[in-house]
Amino acid sequence: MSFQFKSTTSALALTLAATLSFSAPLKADDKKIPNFTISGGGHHHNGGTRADGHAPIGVMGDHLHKKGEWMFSYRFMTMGMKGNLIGDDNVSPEFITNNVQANGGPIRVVPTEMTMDMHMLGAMFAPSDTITLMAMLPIIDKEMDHITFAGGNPNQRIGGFTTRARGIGDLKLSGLIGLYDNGTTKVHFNAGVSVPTGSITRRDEVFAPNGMRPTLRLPYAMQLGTGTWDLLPGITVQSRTGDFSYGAQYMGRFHLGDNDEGYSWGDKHELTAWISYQWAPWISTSLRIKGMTQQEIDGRDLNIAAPVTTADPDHFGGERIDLLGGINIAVPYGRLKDHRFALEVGAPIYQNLNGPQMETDYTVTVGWQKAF
Ligand SMILES: [Cu+2]
Repeated sequence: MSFQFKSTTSALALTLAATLSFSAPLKADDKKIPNFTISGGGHHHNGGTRADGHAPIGVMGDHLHKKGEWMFSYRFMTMGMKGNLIGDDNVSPEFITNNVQANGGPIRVVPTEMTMDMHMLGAMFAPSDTITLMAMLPIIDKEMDHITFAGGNPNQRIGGFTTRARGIGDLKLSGLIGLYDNGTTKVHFNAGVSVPTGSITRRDEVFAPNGMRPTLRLPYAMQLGTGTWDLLPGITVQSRTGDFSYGAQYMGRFHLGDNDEGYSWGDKHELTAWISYQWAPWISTSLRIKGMTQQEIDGRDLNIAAPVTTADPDHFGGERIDLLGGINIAVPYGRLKDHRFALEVGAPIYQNLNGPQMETDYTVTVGWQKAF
């Protein structure tokens, strides 16, 4: 298996195309001619310096590296949620307090908005051409806004409050194992494990239906980790034709046993497919579709017992389909040569949730990557 271009002709063609594209913006007296070493040198990615050599930035574990190569990455991901769904129907806070229960009791607190910011630090290292090791650590910041209703009256709003949880999430360790590569089409297996480094016992002050402000353990959605060791198996397929490249990835998340607080998150399946077009070797744009399905939470944390929708393990999971648009840039020359920058923005086109549950509004991922 080799990640070099087998065909000298195609390497030459690509080099020529790259040189032509990048010569234009250079001044006549600029002696720095972009130096594209498509194969060899060991400093280049699988896929050369093509921007579309990497999948859209929201896809993890999409590429292997050549033997001895390192890569470091940083992603900032933000996700906004607003309003509540039961199935695919929008429901108001009053509908929820009048018609829905949490853990068999009344609901008097309804979340209305949530943002989750995540700083994702990543490192990759390839001990061989067919195995790339990857570690990713998220630093998470979650905020949730709520409306509180009077204990005795499901129609009387008495105020609102915001809870927040910040800290590291679950460390993800993966091995990417190359299964097939003919220079154009590549297939690899993703073998990952999620280590329960994120807290599941975060607390914050709430505004209760009796007007008090106790500090309670936050509901499941506000915790930073799953509390369980999770298996993350997946498979990634990629190919290209001319200026188009495309790929697909399946990723699963299987929770092993219950965590220390007596529950486990529902198993999750994600399937995504994308197509990228390279306008020039240094820039590509992408369109991606992503579908996911997740079970509800199994078991229950008895310390999470407030009269809020998010305290009920049955109000988790469901199905969602997102449409995402992205841009990848591989800087062709200058001080930032071979640094990669990317952006991907998405929004759901379909949600069917085990509700009432907050509805996803948008997702944004920006990232930086550099191989050595
Ligand atoms: Cu990498």
